[in-house]
Amino acid sequence: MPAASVSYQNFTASPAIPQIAIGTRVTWTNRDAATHTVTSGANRQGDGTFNGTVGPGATFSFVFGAAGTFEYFCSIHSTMSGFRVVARCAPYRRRSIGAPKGGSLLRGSASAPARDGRRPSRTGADRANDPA
Ligand SMILES: [Cu+2]
Repeated sequence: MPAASVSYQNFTASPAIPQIAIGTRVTWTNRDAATHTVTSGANRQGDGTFNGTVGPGATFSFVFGAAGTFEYFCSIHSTMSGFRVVARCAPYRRRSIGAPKGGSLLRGSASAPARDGRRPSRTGADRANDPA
């Protein structure tokens, strides 16, 4: 199972907006001397998706099984709000964005012929040169 980590330190979350793949287990570790909570919801209103209390040095984990942007906050400290976890589909899709332009996968998909045989951009001269 893929995993990601978030630290509560100096009364903030780091990284503030983790980008994760669906199915990732995120573990929060409290590195402050104060107790915090990891409470899902926008505008400091808990929505019940997850809610953990982490004392100093403690951890809380949650597995994100669906895509979405999940805002969370600490219900004890009013300044600790608006943190996010963004869950997206599988990580290989993100890596493919950075592939070289001449990559075989990109070239293959760009030059694939239309399956229905219609080629609207071709002229009569093109068709006359067809070997068949
Ligand atoms: Cu807190």
